[in-house]
Amino acid sequence: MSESQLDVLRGKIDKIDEELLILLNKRAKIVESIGKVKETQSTKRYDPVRERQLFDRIAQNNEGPFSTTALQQIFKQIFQVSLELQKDDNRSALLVSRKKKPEDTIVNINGIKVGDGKQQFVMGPCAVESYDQVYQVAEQVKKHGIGLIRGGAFKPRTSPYDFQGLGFEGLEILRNAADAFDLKVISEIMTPSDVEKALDYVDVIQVGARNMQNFDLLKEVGKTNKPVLLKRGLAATIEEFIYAAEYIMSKGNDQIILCERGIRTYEKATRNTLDITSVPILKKETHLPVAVDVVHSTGRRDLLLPAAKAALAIGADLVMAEVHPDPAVALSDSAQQMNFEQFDSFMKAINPCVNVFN
Ligand SMILES: [Mn+2]
Repeated sequence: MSESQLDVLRGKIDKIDEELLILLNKRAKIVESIGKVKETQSTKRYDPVRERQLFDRIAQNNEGPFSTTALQQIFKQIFQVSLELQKDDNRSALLVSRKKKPEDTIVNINGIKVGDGKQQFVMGPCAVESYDQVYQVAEQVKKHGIGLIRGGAFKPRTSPYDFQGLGFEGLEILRNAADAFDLKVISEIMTPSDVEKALDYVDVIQVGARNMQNFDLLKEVGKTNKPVLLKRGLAATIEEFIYAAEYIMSKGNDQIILCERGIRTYEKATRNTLDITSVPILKKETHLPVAVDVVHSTGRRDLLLPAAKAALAIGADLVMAEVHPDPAVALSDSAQQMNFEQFDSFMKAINPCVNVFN
């Protein structure tokens, strides 16, 4: 075969490829229209009956040289990307999505900005136990130039016989201790009907991992204008996490911080597995700031510092850890809270890592 003959044949292939390209996109446009019709009828997008009919037609009409199986595989691929096209469409419509709003959302916690490019910390005891305890921690938090304090007043514990928190009395303690040092308060609320009352005490409502899909709670906090720290469920996919945030934003509240706190895997060396790459994924898919909780993800005091370094390096906007005057006697999470000395060395080691990679 001469060079020119080869060129002619290649030219023909190129022509067919161009036609295929046009046809595939033409098909995709129709698929999109079908998706819109189905959306109004709320029918399922995936239609195995139509797929089977096409496969049968391929089998009947195929004259080769491709085998029927090979052609069916090609069409299977076309179906697959078409389905994803519809899904993508759906995701780009989400209010939390980066496609909907390209610029970063900055969460303003009464003057403290999360997501504006400066990496921050939130520290505090696992649970509010007494005024004296929180006051001591607040003093240390302030000393390190941190503006946010955390503390659990409503504790969703695995066992009903474990310490359940001091409730509203705990919130009041936290508020008063925080005010003594001009700190902003983050605390978890578990019950939708408690949200309104909690607004008087907290600057950020935390929705805990176990409540990530408590849809009534999500809607309730969505109706407020308080910033929300939404923790990822312990067995939630990133997609489910994003949809949970959408529940909040769909009610009008866009002040949401997403918080990666580890997911359940087969690994037992840590309490959960810190899904560190969820941070850049969430920042890419959504316009919301992302926090990393290094306490509950690792469950190990010796891993707090390396996990916090990783979180800052990968682009987290906020790092959460726990501090207690005497962790050994803490009513919860005694294995991973830092005492003041450990907190000092933690901050000394982590401060040089702030905003190094961005
Ligand atoms: Mn804790």
